[in-house]
Amino acid sequence: MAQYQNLFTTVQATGPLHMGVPLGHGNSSRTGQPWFNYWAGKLGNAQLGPIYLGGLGVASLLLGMLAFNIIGFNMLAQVHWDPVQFVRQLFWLALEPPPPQYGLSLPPINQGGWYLIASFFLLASVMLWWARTYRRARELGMGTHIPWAFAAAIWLFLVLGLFRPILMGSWSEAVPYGIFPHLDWTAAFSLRYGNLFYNPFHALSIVFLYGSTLLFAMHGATILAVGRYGGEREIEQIVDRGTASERAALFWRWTMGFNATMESIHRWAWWFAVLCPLAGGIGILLTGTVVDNWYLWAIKHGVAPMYPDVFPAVTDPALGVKP
Ligand code: 07D
Repeated sequence: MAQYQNLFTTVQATGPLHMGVPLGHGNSSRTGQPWFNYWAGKLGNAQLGPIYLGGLGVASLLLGMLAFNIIGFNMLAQVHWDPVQFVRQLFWLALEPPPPQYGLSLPPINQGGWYLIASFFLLASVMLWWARTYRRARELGMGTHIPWAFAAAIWLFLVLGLFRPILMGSWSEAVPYGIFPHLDWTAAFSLRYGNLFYNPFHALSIVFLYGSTLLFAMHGATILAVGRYGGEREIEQIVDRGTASERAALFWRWTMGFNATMESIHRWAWWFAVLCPLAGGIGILLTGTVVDNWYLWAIKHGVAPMYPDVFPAVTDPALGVKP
């Protein structure tokens, strides 16, 4: 019995099907008849549904589907409405932002017009989904930590697609919709601005990205490792001696002299996750607006070494200035 848990066996605690707590005035009813699914129980809770849709959820889904369809139909038009070519070329197809000559004005529909319309619907959809997370958290009497963490991701999304293009004076600066095209945009962006690795906020963002995975692994492993003592039932454990909690804490105190608490580990997790897109957004906002070439910036600030004198002086190739 003590050995019932390892990495691959999950505890499927199933009670009677339930609708969740009652909701007060101004809430919609929940949708769908709940049911149990064994495979869902392998990943999380075995009960599926009901789902709370509500006005915000429905509006968000509709607008998101509209954006998705505009993007998809533009791609389909580009392969002359041939479904086979659509599938074959899907990874390479794109809905591109308007070309630079249109600046921040409204371009013709087939030269970025559809891009702006799709972006507007996508933005509205994401914002409505955010409001939905806020409302649902409040209605359940929770804190609003989840919506604010989501807002950190939306910050980066807004910087990439709205704030930076406005500061640069052109919608052409926005990211294309498409699988490889958005990756190509990312690589081109890094090259155009002198290698994003020298952008300290990109570096900081990576610190929190990798840091998050490390913390997640440490926390996940610690809780699984004390699962045999009921470690996942956190609150029952915190105050007593000899519990899973205490063993988990002692493991880290003895291996590295310091341990998080059952509460603080989740603060660490929240901040590491949130600081990844927060720092990233600052880095992107500065690129092309304040700093034109991160490599030259790094040389100027003593981060990267200057080339020895045997080479011609290094200038920003994007400026077209001959040394
Ligand atoms: C993207 C924003 C939130 C998203 C939201 C979702 C929908 C769906 C779909 C309708 C994730 C809204 C959308 C609901 C819509 C439809 C169909 C969050 C996002 C709200 N980098 N790099 C980062 C590394 C390099 C570059 C971050 C590593 C090269 C650029 C992160 C390496 C070059 C940008 C990171 C590496 C380059 C980044 C992202 C290694 C060229 C960014 C953090 C080992 C390839 C972004 C400051 C994140 C950023 C970013 C990691 C290399 C370019 C830390 C590990 C040198 C242009 N890079 N990178 O949370 O913030 O993203 O930069 O080589 O813009 Mg980088």
